[in-house]
Amino acid sequence: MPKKFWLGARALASASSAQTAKSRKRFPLATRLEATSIGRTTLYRWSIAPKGKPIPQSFALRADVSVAFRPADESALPMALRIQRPGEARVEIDFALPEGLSCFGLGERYGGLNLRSRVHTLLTTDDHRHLETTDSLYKSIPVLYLTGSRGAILLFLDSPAPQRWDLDSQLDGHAKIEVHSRRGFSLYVAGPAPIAELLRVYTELTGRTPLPPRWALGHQQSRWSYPTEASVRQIAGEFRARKIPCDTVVVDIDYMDDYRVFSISRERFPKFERMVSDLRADGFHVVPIVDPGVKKSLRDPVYVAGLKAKAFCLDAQGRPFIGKVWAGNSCLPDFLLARTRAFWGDQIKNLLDKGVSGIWNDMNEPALFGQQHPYDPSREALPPDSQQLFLQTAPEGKVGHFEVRGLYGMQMARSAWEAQHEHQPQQRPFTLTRSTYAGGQRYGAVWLGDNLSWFEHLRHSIPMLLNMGLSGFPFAGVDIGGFGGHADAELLIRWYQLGIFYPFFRNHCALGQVAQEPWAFGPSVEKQIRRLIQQRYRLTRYIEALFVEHSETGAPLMRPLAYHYPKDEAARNIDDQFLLGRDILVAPILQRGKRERVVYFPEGVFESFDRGRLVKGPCYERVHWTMGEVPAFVRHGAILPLLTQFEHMGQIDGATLTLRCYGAEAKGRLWLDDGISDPARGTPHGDYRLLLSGGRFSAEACQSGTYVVPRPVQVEALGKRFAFEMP
Ligand code: MIG
Repeated sequence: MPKKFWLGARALASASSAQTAKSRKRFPLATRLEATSIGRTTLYRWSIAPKGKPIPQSFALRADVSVAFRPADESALPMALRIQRPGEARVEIDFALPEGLSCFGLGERYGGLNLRSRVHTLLTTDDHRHLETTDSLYKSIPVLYLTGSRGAILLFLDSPAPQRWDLDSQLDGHAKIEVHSRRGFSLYVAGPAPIAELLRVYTELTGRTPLPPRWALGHQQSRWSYPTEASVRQIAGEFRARKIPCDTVVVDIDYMDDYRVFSISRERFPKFERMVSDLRADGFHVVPIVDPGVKKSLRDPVYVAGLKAKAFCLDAQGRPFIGKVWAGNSCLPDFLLARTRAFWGDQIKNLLDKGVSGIWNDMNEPALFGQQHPYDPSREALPPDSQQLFLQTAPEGKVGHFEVRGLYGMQMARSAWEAQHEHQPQQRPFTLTRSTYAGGQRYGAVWLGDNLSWFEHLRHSIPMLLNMGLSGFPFAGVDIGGFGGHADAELLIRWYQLGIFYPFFRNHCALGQVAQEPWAFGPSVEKQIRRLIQQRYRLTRYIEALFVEHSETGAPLMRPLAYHYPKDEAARNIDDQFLLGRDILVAPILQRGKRERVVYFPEGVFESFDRGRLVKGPCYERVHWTMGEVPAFVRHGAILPLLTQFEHMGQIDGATLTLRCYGAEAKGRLWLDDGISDPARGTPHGDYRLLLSGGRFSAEACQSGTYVVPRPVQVEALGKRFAFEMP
């Protein structure tokens, strides 16, 4: 295979070189190219900085990553990149995008899986509209895969500054990245290689999501708001009375007093701690929202402690910056500072001491009322540091906020994560965040912000979550039922049909919208949704094994077909269906009024999840899904660990486990652990390789299984069912 097989690089090299030379002179740039090997893959690092400036410390890289780079030559790169600095605060990188290449990744993009033919701005923004024209959203994750039939190339541009990625918006085969920054950055390039291999390399560098606590994989019920103790207890009670599985009730901003962060409204939650412990006894976890803004009030202990710790972002005069959020005039912690994260960690500890099980981080783009769009990189040049809303303190010193804006939410989530890790060492942390940056996957889960109760947003959730997964974030979901707007029976059922496969599985709804708890639309809808949620719980062991796999290889849970069928041209850009792990093909109804859809089946034999129907791919087939049916097929060759029904993760050991084999020859994995102890400190576990071959079923313990299997398991293979003793 010729090395630069898809580059069309020559056209690029001849373009406007005179201009380049001129701008290079006016705004000199220092670059250095190096390479390293990770597994079989060569990873290139291009350090790019205004002449004389250092490359700032990366927050994306794992703290313990150790790769030694050696000098490399440009001619070794898999693609031609032209780098120039046409402005004092701007670097541009041009490359060719030949016909037929798809673009995946870039974190949270509103739109389809293939990002080609648009400009994508990376600037963390609270834009709650999510319309066709939406560009910037909450996250900034500058990792892209250029994907063709002969493999993919990875580009990772490690800068939290505003960026615009023009992926052939002029439809002339030309791409350009603009970085709006006065600081240096590293651009990583690898490939061509399979996407799975590149994701392994990328997550080797930036880290992976540690195993979540098992309860956090269950159903979570949220609402803005359950505003009183009684309403929270009532919601939890409904789930148990109706036998709808649920593990978590989330409390939104109304649990606080006057929206002051880390306060509790004793008027509405007089016995908050008691409420939490009663719910725990009933198998529920409580997760409270935490916003970054700290009310500027000398009567507020958090503000006083923050002042004392010198924890806040500063204005150009050196005074704490003040912006407006829910609590009114507020200061923003500068989470880039270790002392701020420690101060914040103390506050988090106080909240944990009230019995809550995790932390939900919101508003951390950061969102400020009246300043939601503080900078438009499509029209403005980057203002001087002193005019970037406020200043932050990076390891290299003071810097304008926009330069490091991408890190705000990520470092806030880090603070919540590290506090849990430190103060509850016996447990796996759970944090959820709205804003984040590359590497933020190390700090837990994300959701995609304020969607609407629209079929269009149901449909878009698939490509959006697929791109998040390819960008290193497996533990993601969207608000089931839609956040804004009014859900109805059909939408809610369809959303659960898909939502049971979201790694992060939460129903959430905004203030003033019709209720959308599973029972909100009457008994027959409730019955369907109950059954769907039960199916999610049946799959718990499968989902846990996928998280283990992620922690080993970086593989996402939700995967585009292209991930496992890279040579299948028909599968390349499919984004209205996906694979959950290797074995489950999910293809739900995504339009109102539809009862059936066309499903693409790649090579192989697939069997409908609710059993019965067999399809042999590759082919397109019309499939009818009833309301309440699981809209998925299982690949023949798989062994799924399926559980019998239970209502919360605390009951999992009482459920019977069936190892169901699909087809005559099959393989699977079974991972068993206590679901809570921290793998970083050693989780006792059993890890089994399951095999059906030549009519014989076997299970082999991969490592000395230190976790005791609670009960004998069942095996279903070749039309028979029998009891099986795990080794
Ligand atoms: O300004 O806390 O995306 O999930 O319910 C709105 C209230 C603030 C935005 C979050 C949403 C949450 C809401 N928050």
